[in-house]
Amino acid sequence: MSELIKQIFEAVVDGNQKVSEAKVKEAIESGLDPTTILNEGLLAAMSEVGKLFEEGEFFVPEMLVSARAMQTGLNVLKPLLVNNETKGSGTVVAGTVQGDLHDIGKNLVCMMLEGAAFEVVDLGADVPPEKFVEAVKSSGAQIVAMSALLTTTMGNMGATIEALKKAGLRDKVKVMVGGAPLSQQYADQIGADGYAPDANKAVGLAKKLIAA
Ligand code: B1M
Repeated sequence: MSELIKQIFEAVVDGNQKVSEAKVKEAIESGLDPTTILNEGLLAAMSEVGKLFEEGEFFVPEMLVSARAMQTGLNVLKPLLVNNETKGSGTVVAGTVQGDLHDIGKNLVCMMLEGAAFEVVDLGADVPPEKFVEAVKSSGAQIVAMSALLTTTMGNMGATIEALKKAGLRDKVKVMVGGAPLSQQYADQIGADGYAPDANKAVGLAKKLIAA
């Protein structure tokens, strides 16, 4: 691992926004591959934070400051990660499901979708089923993209699919899901149209769902 990637990793684990921002800029200027900066620096650091939380070394406040440092670094990286194709791929209503405040993965997915010319209506985190339904109605979206990071909230994806059915919208939209506790099997179980394990694959899946 290069010294700069190591410094980015440490800045995120330490929750140091200023260093995270400065080191990501430095890494870009030094010609490091943006995907390497993302995967080996920012994302690897968040995995380490999760591990430290599990081991009882980190608590919620530490996780929160690390998440902010990660998001700061991600914002610097954004222009290099997205292709900036012109709009026209379709409209996606995206959000993290009700009860769940984890939004970094969802933000990454939205960022990549925008870069692939999708119009994204980002509803944020802790989104109740009714809000997804309203957004589909008002935007005419072709895709609903839901993220969940907690085993206790992933059930709200199924609840949102049920709400779409009740509103008579299920046949009009494709539903895609993702997030660390998810799997293809779970997606099938709740009647989603697709599952993607990461943000890059989410773009491929969205294109496939639109084409279908
Ligand atoms: Co929390 N948290 N957290 N947390 N947190 C996890 C998820 C946890 C695994 C940590 C652990 O125990 N190791 C654990 C969940 C355990 C479980 O459910 N089995 C956990 C817990 C327990 C909690 C609290 C309950 C803690 C507490 O209060 N006691 C609490 C819950 C709050 C709530 O939501 N109601 C909580 C709170 C928080 C913070 C708010 C402090 C903060 C979130 C800040 C924020 O997001 N703005 C936080 C963080 C940062 C984490 C970890 C450390 C990192 C998550 C992250 O951002 N990862 C996490 C541990 C871990 O993941 N190892 C943990 C980076 C992100 C890019 O990955 O979101 O997985 P991810 O996205 C990936 C893929 O999953 C995929 O693409 C991305 C990569 O390209 N993807 C999609 C995601 N969504 C997709 C949608 C798609 C397709 C792909 O299509 C639609």
